[in-house]
Amino acid sequence: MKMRRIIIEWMGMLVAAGMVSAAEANLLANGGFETTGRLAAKRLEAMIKNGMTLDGEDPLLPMRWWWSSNGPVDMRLAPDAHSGKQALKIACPKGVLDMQMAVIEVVPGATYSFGGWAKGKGVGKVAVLGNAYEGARELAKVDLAINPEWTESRGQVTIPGNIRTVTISLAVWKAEPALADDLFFSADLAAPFDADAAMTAKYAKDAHTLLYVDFDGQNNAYRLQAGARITDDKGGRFGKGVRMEKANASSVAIPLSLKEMPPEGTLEFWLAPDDDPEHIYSYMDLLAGISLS
Ligand SMILES: [Ca+2]
Repeated sequence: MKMRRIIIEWMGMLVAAGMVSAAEANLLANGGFETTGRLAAKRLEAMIKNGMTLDGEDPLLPMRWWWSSNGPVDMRLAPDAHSGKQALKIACPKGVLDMQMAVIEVVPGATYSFGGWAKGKGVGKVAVLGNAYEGARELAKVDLAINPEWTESRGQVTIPGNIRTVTISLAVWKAEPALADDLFFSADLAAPFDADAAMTAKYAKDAHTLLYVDFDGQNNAYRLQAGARITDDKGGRFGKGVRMEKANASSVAIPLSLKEMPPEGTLEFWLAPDDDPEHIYSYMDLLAGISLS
């Protein structure tokens, strides 16, 4: 029987960001393509079958982005960067690559800037898609200026009242090749905000954190069930994690006692499936009950 193994690490995080005028902060995580990961073999195979070529058999690819291709497309990370150490390099004289970053929370009525930097030869656009109940809808777009030197393209969008999340799309075609870097979807925030920090730095508990388990030591904070086990020091995103077996329906129970529930909050954790995703699973639930003791 095929085993599904997953490693999760809990990460609680609450970000409070005031919308008063201050510094422009990029809300797009990994817009600079600096954080990378690897894909499961089955997804790689599907991409190659669909006409994509990549940087070797097990390429490093940008985390958090989702993409689709139409026709022959070569996509890889290249050291010719606008900032940081690498940019996205796209070669597709006869194909189209559409990169998407989904589910960015927005405030209805607020105005955001968006765009990115490009270089090389090709045609492209950056679009903001509103995730409406009836489906995705393009709210704004800007043509990507792709020139021999790094050039910024920038637009603005005001969020309609029925939109709570947006998807940012970067589409490139006729690229021979084109480089893209530092994609952004920005707001003016009162306090500095680093969207990349959630990926690159371990979460630290703060005054808003109700529960935080990193599996690095607090043995009494959770119960391992049905074959779940703690990994070694490198098994989690940062330090240890917990490994669960699909065949056993393993789980981890983390009790939380509160005098009253807060009006809102988030559940966050790192997940690293190390085999091929076959279905949609529920990975984390918040279950409410009444304690009798
Ligand atoms: Ca970069």
